[in-house]
Amino acid sequence: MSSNIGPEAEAAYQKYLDATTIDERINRLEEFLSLVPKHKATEKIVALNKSRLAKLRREQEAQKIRSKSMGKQVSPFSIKKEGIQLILISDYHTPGVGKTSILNLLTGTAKEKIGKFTPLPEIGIYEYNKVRYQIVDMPSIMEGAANGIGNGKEIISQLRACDLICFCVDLSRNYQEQMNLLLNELSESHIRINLPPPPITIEKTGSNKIQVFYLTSEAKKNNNLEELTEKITEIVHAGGIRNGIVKIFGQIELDQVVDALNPSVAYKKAIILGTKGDLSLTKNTFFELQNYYSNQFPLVIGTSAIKGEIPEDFGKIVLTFLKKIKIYTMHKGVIAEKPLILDCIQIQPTIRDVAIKIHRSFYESFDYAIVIRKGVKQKKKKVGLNYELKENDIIELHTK
Ligand SMILES: Nc1nc2c(ncn2[C@@H]2O[C@H](COP(=O)(O)OP(=O)(O)O)[C@@H](O)[C@H]2O)c(=O)[nH]1
Ligand SMILES: [Mg+2]
Repeated sequence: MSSNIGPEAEAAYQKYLDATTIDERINRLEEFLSLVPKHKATEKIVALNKSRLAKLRREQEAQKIRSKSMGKQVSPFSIKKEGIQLILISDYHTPGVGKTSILNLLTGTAKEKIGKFTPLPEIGIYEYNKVRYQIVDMPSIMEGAANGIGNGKEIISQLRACDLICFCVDLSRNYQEQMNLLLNELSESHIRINLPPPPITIEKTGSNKIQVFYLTSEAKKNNNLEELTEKITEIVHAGGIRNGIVKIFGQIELDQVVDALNPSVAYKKAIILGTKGDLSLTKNTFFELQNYYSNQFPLVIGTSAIKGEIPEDFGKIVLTFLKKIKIYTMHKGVIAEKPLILDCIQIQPTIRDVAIKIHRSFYESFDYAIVIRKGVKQKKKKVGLNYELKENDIIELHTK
């Protein structure tokens, strides 16, 4: 591949070559084509790959027809993630809580569906500071959803993969009733809200016993480690594991051991969106709601779709809440238009994370990076893999 197409396009091409399924190859090739600069020197590469893409699409079509005839269909509730995925949920009520109105307010889509019963998810893209957020407006959750009422299982299973669950609560109704229903159904479906994943890993091994290791001083802070080990071993055994290594990284509760053995348990971040904030008395309700759930929900946002009210920097608020930062890559002095999103959950992300995120080959043949940090004075620095990054850093990777 010619080297004047830029590192991101090159990396995308590499990912295309590495892709194993038709769908993935199509996505990668589309990504590549969107990244490659269009001019005379790249004309042939672009045409060649457009043709490859067309061929892949034909193959995909053929595959779809085949799988349909075999009765295998993708669930209409299954949504392919694009960017940062936010899912709007609410209880079932007439008139509706205002999910579709919020979707429309943020993304401009689905206007005609407001005030109507929407049995299937509606999707739109909201962009803030060039970061893309996929907003999914889910059908309402009914009582008994965890047991399958109203497509509850399909709806809730989508929540497991999203980045943020938005509990939509109608501020003109009883907020506790709405929250209780949602919290119950999610809890029954083993979705844990705004809790950190337990500090434990359990691996099956070939050895003939269960071994428990306490790997941090925090983990060892217990009056009777021997007794704790016995209890953990028993729970793990009861969970069907006879041979395994249990690693503990912090203070652990026995319930968390049970959770760690259950693959359907998911730890999700969530916020509350109060709706219809223009109606009378909703200001008071908003403050009560915020206060009542302040332990479990540190972020509660009031909105009014009718008045067009939602924080102007909603995207930034979400990114901060999810502890993610955005940085920009640069190639030959040209800064990429789209930022790259990095997790900043326990430790500050480094150049290594950027290299791996773009493509492993950048990490493997890494030489050095240039970081430009805007501040009081613009600073330009030559750095290595361990250099810690901050929001809006500009990074140029150099390989050997
Ligand atoms: N007063 C007021 N009514 C709203 C607001 N948002 C939605 N509604 C109304 O509430 C009803 C349900 O809205 P919709 O977005 O379809 O709710 P959904 O069923 O949760 O998707 C419609 O009649 C909307 O016009 C709002 O911010 N203020
Ligand atoms: Mg709706």
